[in-house]
Order: sequence, then C-alpha cells, then structure tokens
Amino acid sequence: MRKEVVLITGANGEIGHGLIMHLRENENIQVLALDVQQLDPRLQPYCHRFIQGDILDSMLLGRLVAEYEIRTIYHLASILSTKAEYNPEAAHRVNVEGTLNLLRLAVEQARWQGRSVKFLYPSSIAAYGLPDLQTKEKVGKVKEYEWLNPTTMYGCNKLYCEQLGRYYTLFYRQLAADKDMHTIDFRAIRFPGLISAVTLPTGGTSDYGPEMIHHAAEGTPYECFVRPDTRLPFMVMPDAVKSLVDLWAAPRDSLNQLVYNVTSFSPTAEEFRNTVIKAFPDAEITFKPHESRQKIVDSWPAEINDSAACRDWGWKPEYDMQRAFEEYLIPKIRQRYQNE
Ligand code: AKB
Repeated sequence: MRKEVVLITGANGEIGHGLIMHLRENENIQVLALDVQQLDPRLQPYCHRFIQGDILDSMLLGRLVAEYEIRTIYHLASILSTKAEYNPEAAHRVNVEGTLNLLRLAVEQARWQGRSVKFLYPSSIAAYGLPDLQTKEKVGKVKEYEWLNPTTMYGCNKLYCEQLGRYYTLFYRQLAADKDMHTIDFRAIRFPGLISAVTLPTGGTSDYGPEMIHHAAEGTPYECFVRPDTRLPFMVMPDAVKSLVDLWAAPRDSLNQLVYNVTSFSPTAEEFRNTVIKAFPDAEITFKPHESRQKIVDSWPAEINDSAACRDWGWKPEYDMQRAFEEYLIPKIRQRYQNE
C-alpha cells in the first residue's frame, strides 16, 4: 500500500517553514517534504519524510508516484524576483519547468487514485505590471484580472504557471478518449510581500520590509533599496499559511475562480521604518533607492482587491499592521536575536 501524504516542495523555504509548523498540529496529515536545500532540523520532527532533491529531477518525481499516494501538493519551490533577474533562464527552468513536472506528477497521481489531487500554488503580486508610478497611484485596489503585464521573469513565470494550472485542471487531455479522467484541482493565491519572524528573506524585491526589521533587531545598519514613499501590500507569514490552508479546505463548488488575491496591510517604506524605529529606537535605517529594483516595485500595485477570496472562501487576515508588529514580528524577532 502506498503511504498517503501531502507533498510540500520548497519545504525549507519561508512559506515551507510556516506551513510545516502549522500542519504539525493535524495528526491526519503526513508531510512528504522536498527541497534542493537541506531541511532545517527544527522541521524534521514534523515531516513523515524529507527528500533532498530537485523538482527538475523527473526520475526522482517518478519514484514518488510509485512510493506515495499524494493527495495534496503545496508547490512552494521557486526562485524569487530579484534573484531571478540575475539568471532569468535558470529561473524559468525552476519556476516553469519545475512546476510543469509537478503538474504532471499530480495528474498521474489523480489517474492512479481515480480522484482529483489538490494543487496549491503560491503566485504573486509580481504577476501585475503597472506602466508607471502615476498609474500605480491612481488605479486603487487591483483585481485579479487587471494589469497583468509583469516586468520580471519571476512575474512572467508566476502568471504562466497560473495558466498551466488552469489548463491541467480544465483542459488536460481534452482530445483523449478518456478525457474526463480525474485530474487536478488547482488553486492559486497571489501573495503580497511576505514577512516572517522565523526565516530570513531569500531574494525577493519586496524583501526591504523583512530585511529592515531583521537588521534593526540584530543591531546592524540597513540601507533600504526603495524610496520612503514606496507603497506595497504585505502580510505576515501566519496569515499567508492560513490563506493557503483555508483555500485548500474550501469546497470546490464555492470557488468561482482558480486564482485569488489576498492581502493585509499596505504601508509605505517610511511607515514601515517608523514602526520599526518605535520598537528598536537605536536602529540605523537609511534610504538609498536602487534604481532597477525600485522600477520593479513601482510596477507592482500599492493595494490589491481581495474581495473575491473573502466572498468565495471567507478569507480575512488575522493580523493588521499593528497586531502584526506588536504580537508577531517584534516579540518573535527580538527573541530570535536574543537567543543567537
Ligand atoms: C518577491 O519579492 O519576489 C516576492 C513576491 C512579492 O512574490 N516576495
């Protein structure tokens, strides 16, 4: 008998940490963790098994089909926006070809099991592309079907993978005699900038937020790479994990779309700084905009409309900006650096 598991790719990443820690409370879930990096020892007790491997390794993924009954895939492995710009072709391979490998694994699992396999996919506000700052300032809360002109390889990858998920869910093998075979149940969330108190940012263009807080807590100067007036949507990791698990649990017939925005608060970089300074009065935070990274951030919406997620699956963040700092970020990050 194949073991029934939930597969998490990118398990050692920022969302992976939060998701594994959240799922540990559910004894009905056996986590099969996959990452190209070694798994943080703190996560190992909560995983049925960890495999150090590459989502581009088709042989490895083929063995997983033989060994496990994968009911859900949280496909978190990705190369983020800034890192992707330094090697766009490598980012395409990981972000798109890797995702294609996982979609193929999912449809193969669905056919073996005779039932659909849930595929949870973290997309991003990087899928949006506003033409200039003036437009950014006047468009208001951007909806899922608006301004989809990404300016980064990562954003292009995320938007295309949303479409791949839609194809595998609705049209895969549409010309085959057995076309109505079970397939996948693809569900995607376009995440804003995410801030974790537990892990460090890894190559994102929205990372100025978490970087600012972590530098302040460890007492090192921080040069913010965007202007003080730069505004982006953010949320803290507990809400990001909550949104993934809530979307997973939503009845399929309550979902009117495959891709949803979620958000929590949209501060300017200066508002971020002022909040950090209140908690760490000695923090040295300056602004030195990086022209190219600033241009990327200026193409992303200041605010996004998450009313569809609220309507279809009851999405509501638990942390607004004040609670995020007071109850999650400051106490946990302070504790992290005091223990170091
Ligand atoms: C990034 O900055 O690349 C990510 C994102 C906004 O998806 N944090």
